[in-house]
Amino acid sequence: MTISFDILTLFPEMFAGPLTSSIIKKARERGLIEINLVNIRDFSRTRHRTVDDAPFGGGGGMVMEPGPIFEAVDFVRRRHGGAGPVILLDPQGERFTQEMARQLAREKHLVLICGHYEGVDERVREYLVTREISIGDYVLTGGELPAMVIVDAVARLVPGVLGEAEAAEDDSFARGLLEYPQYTRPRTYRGFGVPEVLLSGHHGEVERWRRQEALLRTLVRRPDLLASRELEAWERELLQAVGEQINRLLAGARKDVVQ
Ligand code: 9D3
Repeated sequence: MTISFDILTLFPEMFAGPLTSSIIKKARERGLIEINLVNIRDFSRTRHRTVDDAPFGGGGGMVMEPGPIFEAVDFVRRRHGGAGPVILLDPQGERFTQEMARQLAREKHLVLICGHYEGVDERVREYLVTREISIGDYVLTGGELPAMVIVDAVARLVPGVLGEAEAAEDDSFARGLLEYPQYTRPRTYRGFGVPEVLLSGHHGEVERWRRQEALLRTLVRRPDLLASRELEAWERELLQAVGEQINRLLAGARKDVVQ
């Protein structure tokens, strides 16, 4: 099943690189995803093709008019028979997550509206948009980069887009853990070696080591991920052992201070 993205923007030229390279390029060539860039300016009805105007009530800056955005959305939705989310990329939106990417990957048609620094007429949010999404708490110049982030995150979940190996691997992140460390040749580089266990040929031990490293790395770097995830028995035991070890170290340190 193929998924279609319609991206509405005033700057379609910004999308060339990311959407015509690598995995996304191949997915488009193979018809697994469809990406259509729509210039909002093409839906302006004014003599000078304007798309924004001064805010009612005064104040500085400009506001993107509702007309061109509503008409662009009508146009792309008619071609797809109506349904499907209309997403506004906006710093005030709900934070984008892997869970949301999985949800969006089940849709047939996604409309992504890129706002710009000036902001859009409130009626676009209220009567047209079904969902507002932000990609995080930092200020960008527009919704174009966030739209590319969403297309990328959603497209790679469409069956067939990733190679078999990549897909089967089932990211550690999707399982709620960070990745384990990886190494390749040479065995020694500038005097720096590789963990012995990886060279041992003991598949079972390698597997256990990787899971342990992923778990410890997550504990140190992203404890929030561990808190929101069910632990398997062996994971719980490993973390308990680490905790006990730390307690022993701290107890020893206290004794040293008292003496
Ligand atoms: C007048 C500008 N603003 C007051 C602080 C608000 C503002 C609106 C739009 C600031 C930046 C932008 C442009 N950013 C986006 O459109 C955007 C965005 C972002 O900046 N960060 C994270 N996610 C997103 S999604 C869309």
